[in-house]
Amino acid sequence: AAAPVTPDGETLVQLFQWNWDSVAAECENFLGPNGFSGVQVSPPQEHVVIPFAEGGNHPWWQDYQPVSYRLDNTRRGTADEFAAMVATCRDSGVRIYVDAVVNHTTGDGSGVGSAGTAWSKYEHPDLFGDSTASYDRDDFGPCYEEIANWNDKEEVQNCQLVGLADLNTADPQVRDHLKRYLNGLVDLGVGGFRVDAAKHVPEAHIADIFGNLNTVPGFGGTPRVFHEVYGDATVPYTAYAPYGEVTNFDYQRDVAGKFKDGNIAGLAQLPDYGGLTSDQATVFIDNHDTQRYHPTLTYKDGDRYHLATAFMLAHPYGTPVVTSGYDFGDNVTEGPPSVGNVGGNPAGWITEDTDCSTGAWVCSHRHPTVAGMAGFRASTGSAGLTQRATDGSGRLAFDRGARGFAAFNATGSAWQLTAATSLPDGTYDNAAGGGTATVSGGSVTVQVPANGAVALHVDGECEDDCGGTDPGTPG
Ligand code: QV4
Repeated sequence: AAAPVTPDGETLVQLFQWNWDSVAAECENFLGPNGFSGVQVSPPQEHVVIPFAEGGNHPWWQDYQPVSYRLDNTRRGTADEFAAMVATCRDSGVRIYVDAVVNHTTGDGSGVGSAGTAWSKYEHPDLFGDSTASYDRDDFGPCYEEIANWNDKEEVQNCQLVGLADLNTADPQVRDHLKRYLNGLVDLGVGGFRVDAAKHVPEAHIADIFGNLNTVPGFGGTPRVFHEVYGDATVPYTAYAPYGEVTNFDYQRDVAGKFKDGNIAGLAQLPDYGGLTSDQATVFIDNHDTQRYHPTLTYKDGDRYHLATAFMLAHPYGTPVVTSGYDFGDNVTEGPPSVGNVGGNPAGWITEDTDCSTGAWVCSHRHPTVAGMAGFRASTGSAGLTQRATDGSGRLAFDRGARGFAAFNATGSAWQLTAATSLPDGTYDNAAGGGTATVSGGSVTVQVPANGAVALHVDGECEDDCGGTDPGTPG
């Protein structure tokens, strides 16, 4: 039985490039019932359509170049399908987090966007499809050059990220257009935002845009927000912490790197990675950028990657985001699997429905090592971490108060472990794989598989269905 999800027990999943109908089905069939509380979806606004890149279909990154704020026609579906997805997910207890592109619009050139709106780099004639708002050259800048010196905060925030036309968010009217777009999403029931390229928007403008949004119907309160910031000496993560959570790439590099190296025994500590407290941080093992541009540990690494993801969900630092995308092979620009250009749709190729069984889609959140761990996080909530055991540098086990026990084995051989635990006596399902384990007299004996995990929690006590597997031998 899944516990109700509290803020401390949240797990998000980035369903990168999934179409709206597929996200809706996943909320209903898998995410809600398994204790996942949110989905980060790809940008839903009208986007440029870039011709086929070398060897692939329309690149995924065309979605990060907004042409207008119409939702009518992305390659992921129609506005009606988007609204239906938000409602279906809400009914399953799952918030939709929209990837909000507010720093910029398009790159060089001109063309026609996915919903049929003509654009050029500094001209977006109809932002909402009703002739009430537009951007022209004056709405951009004040800098019209590409960011060159990343050690100059003025430049990072006012010039162009990879040549993308930089909106002049100092202008209140530009901020009003952005708020209108975001409030339109909130009014549909969107529960939060991942703010794309937030570090490239001055903090005061972020504060105004995201601090003045409508109340979310269904969930109540204003939307939850997390800002995409690669913190460094020029723009630290903490600069954005007053305005929402902040993506913690220091955590990402440290935890992913240590799992890759099999050097995890020290990870029970709760450092304020990058200066962010647990409440301020959004954490992940990879995301759609790092898996392509700076791959430390990704789906391509198999068991170790799933082990690291399970650890992230067991360890009480930050709000975790599980990454679930598609197999792009060696082509970092490759777009998502698609059904081709249906009916001459201006969006270009239309994304196929996700099928987790074919291998084209990676579906990491459904991997046996990961699938039950959102339930573990929901059940363990705010319970603290107590270290219970290590064995060499590659093995670590800990309690989450009296609510959970988890053991991680980043070595190539099974770990025979007997450890103290505060988990009440009983027999529990292993949330990080198969099998069961029994706690008796304050102690648990388990065999933790090579590059695998055992995770037991109070809501996973098995009652009538303990048979079939010998206690103490998950597998
Ligand atoms: C090209 C040239 C430029 C030239 C420009 C204009 O390279 O030198 O100025 O043309 O002539 C694409 C291309 C890029 C191209 C640009 C403009 O890759 O070569 O510039 O478009 O046409 C995604 C992709 C980018 C892509 C962008 C827009 O990753 O490759 O750019 O979408 O389509 C920093 C930031 C951080 C950012 C990260 C990648 O601080 O905010 O880099 N991460 C987010 C998203 C990311 C997204 C963006 C920001 C932009 O997670 O996916 O970029 O919205 O760390």
